[in-house]
Amino acid sequence: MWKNKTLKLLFLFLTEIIFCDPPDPITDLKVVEVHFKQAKLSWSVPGSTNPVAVYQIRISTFNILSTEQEWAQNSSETGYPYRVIITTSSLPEGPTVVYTITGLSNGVGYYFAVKSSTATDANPDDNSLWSAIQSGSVYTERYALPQNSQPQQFSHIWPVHSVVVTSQTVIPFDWEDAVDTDVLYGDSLKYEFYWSTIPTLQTQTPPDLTLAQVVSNLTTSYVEIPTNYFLDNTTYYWRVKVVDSENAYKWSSGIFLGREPVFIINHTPEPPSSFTLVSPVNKSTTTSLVVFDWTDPTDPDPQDVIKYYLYISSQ
Ligand SMILES: [Ca+2]
Ligand SMILES: [Ca+2]
Ligand SMILES: [Ca+2]
Ligand SMILES: [Ca+2]
Repeated sequence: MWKNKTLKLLFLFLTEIIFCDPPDPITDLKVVEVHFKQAKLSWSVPGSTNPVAVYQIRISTFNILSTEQEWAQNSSETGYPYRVIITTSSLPEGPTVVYTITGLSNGVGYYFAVKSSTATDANPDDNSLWSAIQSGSVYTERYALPQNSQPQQFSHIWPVHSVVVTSQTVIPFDWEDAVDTDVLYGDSLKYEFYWSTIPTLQTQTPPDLTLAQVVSNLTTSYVEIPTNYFLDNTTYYWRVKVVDSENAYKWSSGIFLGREPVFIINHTPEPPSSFTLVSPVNKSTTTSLVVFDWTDPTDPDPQDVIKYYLYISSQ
């Protein structure tokens, strides 16, 4: 009886030891990709008596995490969960674990450390349940500096190159989609559309916007403006500014050959001015060549072409 009880206690004790036996330290944590507000980490599944059930990542913005003390006193910054708990059931199986930390700030450096435990509900601060930290002062592989990149330049599609716009309802302005490599990782772009009769809007970067009109917060690379916003027989210039979610921006190319953002409005067709006949004069007599001549009229419509019809009659 006494023997049985002792054996049972010993068994329970051993079970407890095996159960609590934390996995080996993870020694190959590294940052494999850094993007807009995020970093992808990878490490190998450590050896352990029982299967690893949970990982704990800690993050610091000011200190390398390579000792147990540093692990315990990680970043004191608030506003971001500097402890991330991941259960292995939420990860794909394999010898390597890959996990992306999102919600980071661009322009801030982050140090990472990871531990594992065999107990899913392990208290994050109970060191006896967690593997030891990866020691050593070489931390460059466990460091990430997410950054925002500027949108790239783009050009105009229509109306460009001094085309005459005759629409009487709306003018459809179209330009290329701006490229920003961060968009894949959560960045977003908005456009500001400007127009003016001042040529420097086209030729200068950044342009002088003093007399320009603007439509902001466009999420498409296209906008329609009613024709009655524009004066007839007038040359206009337009430019577009693309702004990302971190306020980095780029102006559209104002001097891209063949796509200069210049157009001329002719929403109201007008006749040529009156003109007078010069030759032959009334009741004149000629014996040789008859020369017909008249004054040159003007036409207010930009780039309009004047044709003449000459009528002759004996009646
Ligand atoms: Ca960006
Ligand atoms: Ca477009
Ligand atoms: Ca006109
Ligand atoms: Ca005309």
